[in-house]
Amino acid sequence: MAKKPIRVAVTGAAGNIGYALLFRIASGAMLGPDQPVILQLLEIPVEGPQKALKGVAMELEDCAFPLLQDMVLTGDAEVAFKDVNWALLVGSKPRGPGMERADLLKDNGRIFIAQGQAIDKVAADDARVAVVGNPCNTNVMIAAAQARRLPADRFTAMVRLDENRGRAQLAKKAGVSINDVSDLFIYGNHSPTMFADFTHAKIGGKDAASVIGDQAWLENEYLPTVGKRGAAIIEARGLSSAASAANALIDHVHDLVTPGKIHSVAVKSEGRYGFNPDVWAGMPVKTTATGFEVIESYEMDAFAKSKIALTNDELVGERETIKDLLA
Ligand code: NAX
Repeated sequence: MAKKPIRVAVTGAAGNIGYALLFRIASGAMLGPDQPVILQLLEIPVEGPQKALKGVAMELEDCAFPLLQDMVLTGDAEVAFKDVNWALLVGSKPRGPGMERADLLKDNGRIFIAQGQAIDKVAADDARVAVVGNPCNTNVMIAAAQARRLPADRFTAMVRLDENRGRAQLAKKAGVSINDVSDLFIYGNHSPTMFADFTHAKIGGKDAASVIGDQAWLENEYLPTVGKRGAAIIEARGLSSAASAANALIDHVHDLVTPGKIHSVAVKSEGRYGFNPDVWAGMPVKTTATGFEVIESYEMDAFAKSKIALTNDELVGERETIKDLLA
């Protein structure tokens, strides 16, 4: 018997990431090759984005995806999130010229208050939320603060692009296949302060730091390269990463619905790894049959602790900036 369709909401669906994401969800890459989906697509309720959204939907139709059962196109959050099982919050306001980071945090924060409220009101009881729109760790905290019905562990933010970048850079340096790099997890914020924990990573099953054999490179080149990769892509392409971000979101959700997968996810820290208990920080999780459990067993050395403290300070600072939005 055919499976019941899963309803997936995507915000900012006519944007760059949306364009690289929707076709892969509809093809089955995210939820499985036999899992029908219904896409519920939200864009801001003005003519340009709504028209662009129609165009994207026309292309989705033209792909004749067997798994795509229906589409909803809307400018109304309560329509977009109605009965959804997954809400992928991609859309947010980009930082404009001369705009202060604090203003960006607050402007985007307001979007995530409204969307958090709508999700809590109308989404399915099993709804899960993945935030990509930046600053994603803080936006997810704001959305989750609106939840009265859904528990905090249903709200995650994406650091998977950083994990994928971190694995790729280690593989390149070591001259090995990406498949040889494992146990590389991202701690903290999706920002240049993130800590790509090379101290526990493995290359071909061996300690990555000893395979690389160049501690100075790991500390002074590798970490900034991974942390600032987004800016390097903008510099090279003139546009921010979209295809790799969409791919990472496919990985994020796919691995959260695949028991046994171990991967980096930004979750409510609850004080793990020395993070402030109330911030959402990247850390390794293991997917279970019903959700995930955080892997808490990695022992951090003094260097790793100092990196975690830095990214925690930034997350606490972001929280402080938007604290009025958490009420
Ligand atoms: P685009 O500007 O191409 O698209 C964003 C879309 O969101 C636009 O179509 C806009 O109309 C829509 N939008 C804005 N406010 C909305 C609202 N309130 N409701 C519904 N739709 C709304 O940006 P894109 O390149 O797609 O990036 C989207 C977000 O992802 C940005 O915030 C970006 O910073 C963030 N990123 C996050 C990454 C991560 O790893 N967490 C990596 C990639 C990316 O930088």
